Amino acid sequence: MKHVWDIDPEIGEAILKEAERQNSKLELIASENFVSHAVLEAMGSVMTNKYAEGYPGKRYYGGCEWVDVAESLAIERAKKLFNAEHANVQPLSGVPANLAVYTAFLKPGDKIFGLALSHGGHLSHGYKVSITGKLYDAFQYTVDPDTETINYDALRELAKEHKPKLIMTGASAYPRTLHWDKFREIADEIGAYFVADIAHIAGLVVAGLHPNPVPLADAVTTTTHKTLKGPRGAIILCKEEHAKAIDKAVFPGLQGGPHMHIIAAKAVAFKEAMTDEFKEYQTQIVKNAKAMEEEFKSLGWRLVAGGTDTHLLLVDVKSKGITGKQAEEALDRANITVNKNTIPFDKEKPFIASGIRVGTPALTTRGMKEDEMKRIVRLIDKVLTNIDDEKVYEEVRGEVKELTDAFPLYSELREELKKQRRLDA
Ligand code: DSN
Repeated sequence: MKHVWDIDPEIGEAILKEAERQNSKLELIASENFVSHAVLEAMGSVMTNKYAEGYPGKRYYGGCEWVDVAESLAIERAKKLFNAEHANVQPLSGVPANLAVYTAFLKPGDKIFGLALSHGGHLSHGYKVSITGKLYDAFQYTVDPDTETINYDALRELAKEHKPKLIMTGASAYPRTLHWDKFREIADEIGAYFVADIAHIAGLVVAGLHPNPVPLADAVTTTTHKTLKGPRGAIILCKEEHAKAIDKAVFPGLQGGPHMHIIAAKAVAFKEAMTDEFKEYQTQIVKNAKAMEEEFKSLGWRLVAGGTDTHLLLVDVKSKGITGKQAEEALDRANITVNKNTIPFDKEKPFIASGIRVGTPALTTRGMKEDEMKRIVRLIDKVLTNIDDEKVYEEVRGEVKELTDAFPLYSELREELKKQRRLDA
């Protein structure tokens, strides 16, 4: 059997180096995670070869009996995990999933509400440069300037004034609990659809650590690769009454052949998510974020919305005189990976930003707990308060190595890749 190395050593080398990078750095990007070998295997399987336009039992191609098994399992497991009446597991990723929901419920030009990107929302919630902001008449609501959380009374007033046909909820940089019942009430008052994008918090929802919008919302979207720890992709959950419209919007509306290898990997990840171990893992994600919150506060850092209820924190680094971009770059030099992020009412542009977003899912997957989180916050503080001190970077890189060596990632896989490289040489 020929490996990537035998055919394409440049890509072989890039894959090995990426595995080594993931192992040797502290990954704090809130939307990233490390999948299991089982999920990797399913993604790298022969299911990639199959065209299967349509849905299980109703395909436009022959030979679909085994991909039907994979997709049916993914659907049944997704429904069970989220207590959903219907699941579509074909969306390629978060933006296509959201676009499919809009396509199912709206006509171009219809008004939608979405949380502004700079207040924690997402491009696909109607941001002006996204197709979702061009196809629809998008109004972007913001968080409250004092609490930096959603003010549901203010949102109700805005909704009554603007009368959107659909209220998009959910976020990519919102550290607090979202109150789905209040969104539902507001949507009902104006006769709008209520849609929740739970991409970031899906794992917490499965574990009962964040309220589940599925019983209340008309449709719920989520990517599968964040807290859910599955392959890169997305799903849509909805009530039976919307099943036909959602399925039609995904295929043939927006997509052709589904990515069956990814759907198989989604099924595997959903099976993993049904275990007690997954619940414990999600519980630890939240405990770890809380430990980081405590340590950041004790070191005098301002946290957006005063802290976190979830897997992520937004640190206002501008309050200590540096930009998000400077902080991201400095931490990168110390082998700590975060992303710069705008904070509510940010005066900086998104590419500069006043904050950094810090999340615990990936490091929790490595087995790190509260003590390690507190130590990492002290390292972040050390770098960001000594941004011009070369000696500090060296010291912190040494401490990062101690941590990453103590919690190795993909050891066997890295060994296997190195063995294949030697065979190739
Ligand atoms: N890009 C993702 C994130 O980092 O949150 C959202 O799609």
